[in-house]
Amino acid sequence: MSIGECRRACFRLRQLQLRPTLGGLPLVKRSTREQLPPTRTTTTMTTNPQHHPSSPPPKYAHTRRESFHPVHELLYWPDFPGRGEFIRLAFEAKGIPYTDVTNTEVGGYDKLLAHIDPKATHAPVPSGPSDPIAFAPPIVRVPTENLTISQTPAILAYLGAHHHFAGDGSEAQKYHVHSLALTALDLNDEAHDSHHPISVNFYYEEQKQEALRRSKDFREKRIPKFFSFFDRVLQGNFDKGKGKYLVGNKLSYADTTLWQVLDGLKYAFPKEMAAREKEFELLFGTFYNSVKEEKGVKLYLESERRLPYGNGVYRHYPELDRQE
Ligand SMILES: N[C@@H](CCC(=O)N[C@@H](CS)C(=O)NCC(=O)O)C(=O)O
Repeated sequence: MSIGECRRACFRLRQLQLRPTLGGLPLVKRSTREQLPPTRTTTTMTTNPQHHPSSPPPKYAHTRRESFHPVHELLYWPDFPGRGEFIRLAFEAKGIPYTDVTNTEVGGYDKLLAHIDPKATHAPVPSGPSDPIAFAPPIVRVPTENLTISQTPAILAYLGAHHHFAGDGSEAQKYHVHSLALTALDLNDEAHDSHHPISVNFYYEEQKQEALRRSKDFREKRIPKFFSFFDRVLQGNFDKGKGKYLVGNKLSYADTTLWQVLDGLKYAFPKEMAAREKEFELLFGTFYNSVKEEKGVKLYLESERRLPYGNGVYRHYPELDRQE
């Protein structure tokens, strides 16, 4: 059995152990998944030639950069990209060492649950002082800095500031990058609400009528409004960004965040997006394709670390897509 086949078999096995989801939140039988071998190794450096899918999860990256950067731990629901993907893309684009805890560590899922336990006031960790609790994942821990951050934009702002991923370092670009990332995340939330317009606590089938109405409005009114905005931002920054970057002349977390939303929408609404791509030439012809080709991003997208879309924010329900 090849590594790829083995991984796919493991993935299917793990999928079988996931109960149905509510609003994209997997409810996992912990006792069974804890017995499973990790299907993916700890990701530390995407460019590390030593990295091999069958090697045990290393605690730290064996690269030169490891001596300069602490290892970051990502805590997110396993097996689908979800909001964790905004963080993974930032890590991968910048070559920041990280561990995707629930996807690679035995006991990783318990670690996530400890941080979002609805009765807890603190999250116990095996060594050192306990962590603050979080309302929901994604969560990033930087153990060597005694730091725990939740909320996607807060995590991105931290990574942006510490890894030169928020423009040229000026206040103006830092806040511009953050505003654009927040706008992309607004679009992400609306994409989620197109299939769960009433509540994350109901199954899609229980709110399908409302979803049909909501997604029609989302496709016809909201998508073009957001796309027009981002296309104009790219035009406004064309002198420096050449259509490849939203802010200045280099990649920022606003770019990777928007890219992930566009990619998710292409999966969820293929017909709608095929039509919209022709309307927003700069956004799709230039920006989408060039972010995909950025070195760290490209390596990541080609790797097995990139999880397939499933029951997360981006779901493909043909009835919610454009019909003609
Ligand atoms: N605004 C938060 C939203 C976090 C969030 O909604 N996380 C989802 C998974 S993507 C979740 O587990 N939510 C649980 C809940 O809302 O009860 C962020 O951007 O991080």
